[in-house]
Amino acid sequence: MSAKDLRSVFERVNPKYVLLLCHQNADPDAICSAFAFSRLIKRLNQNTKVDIACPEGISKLSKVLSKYLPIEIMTEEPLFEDADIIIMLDTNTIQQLGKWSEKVKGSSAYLILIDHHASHPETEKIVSLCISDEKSSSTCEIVYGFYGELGIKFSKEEAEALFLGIAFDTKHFILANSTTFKIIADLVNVGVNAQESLSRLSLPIDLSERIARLKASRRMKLLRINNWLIAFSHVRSFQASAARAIVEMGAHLAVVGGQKDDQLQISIRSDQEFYAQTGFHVGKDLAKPLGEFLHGMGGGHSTAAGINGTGDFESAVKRAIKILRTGLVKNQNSKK
Ligand SMILES: [Mn+2]
Repeated sequence: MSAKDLRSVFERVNPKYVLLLCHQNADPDAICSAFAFSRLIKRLNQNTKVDIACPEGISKLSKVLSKYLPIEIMTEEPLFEDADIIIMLDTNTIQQLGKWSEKVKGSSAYLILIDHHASHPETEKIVSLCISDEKSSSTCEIVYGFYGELGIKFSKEEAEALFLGIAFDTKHFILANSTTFKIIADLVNVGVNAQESLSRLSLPIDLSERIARLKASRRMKLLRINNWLIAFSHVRSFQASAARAIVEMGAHLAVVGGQKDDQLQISIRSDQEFYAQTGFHVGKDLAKPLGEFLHGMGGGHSTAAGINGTGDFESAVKRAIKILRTGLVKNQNSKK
């Protein structure tokens, strides 16, 4: 699947209105890839109306960046029935669209997925065209490729948006590979000021996030499987930030949940050493089965994943421990 397939879909459908959707609490990779992609559509067909919409708002950093670039983002419900093509970016499960997921499922629009997460079989079932590349560092990297394939030059702000999305998803290039660096070099050549752009990705941590991180570490339960330290904790918000903080403190893997009524959100993070030595992929090996257990969905990357489901966190923890014990023994055996 490539830009050629995309172009032929656009030629066939000849859309008047295209709707670009990002996941809940959209991060810079999501909004920046949507922005660059919206510009690409305009180049292909000037008369197409394009909207970028994100259910339940975007992340705090995304808000700052969307003002800077600027990117216009709808957070109120768009007119799904008017859309000829709907494109989900950086969103590998339909659940990540929150209240809008049913509308998307029921829509008669041509549905496309562009993502760099391990694609979810249930999502694959409902989309007509799936462009997913797990080797890409970010959705922005995939969109970068479309420009090249279609022979379209970047404006400075498009290049800057792609740079910001890639820098964010690679944790300031810690996770970048040689392809990523080549892309970054190209974007810098187009006129992106790397130092200045990078500085736009650091936000001061606000008080509520600090409190969530500290509460999560106070409530943490630690488990040792072989020589791996696995931490479990819960906070009402900032689960991802708390899980990251616990891994930074020294846990190999952290599972942090947050319960609102019977809705359960869980973030999982592990460190690179853990993944390199065990091959345990938190997206596929933990978030996915745990998401199913919680009657929801889970997925993500090798060292970062999330789950939306229902149930109580205690039983999720029990199940997670079971999965981890089995998974780590299995991986240990296959390594021998
Ligand atoms: Mn991403």
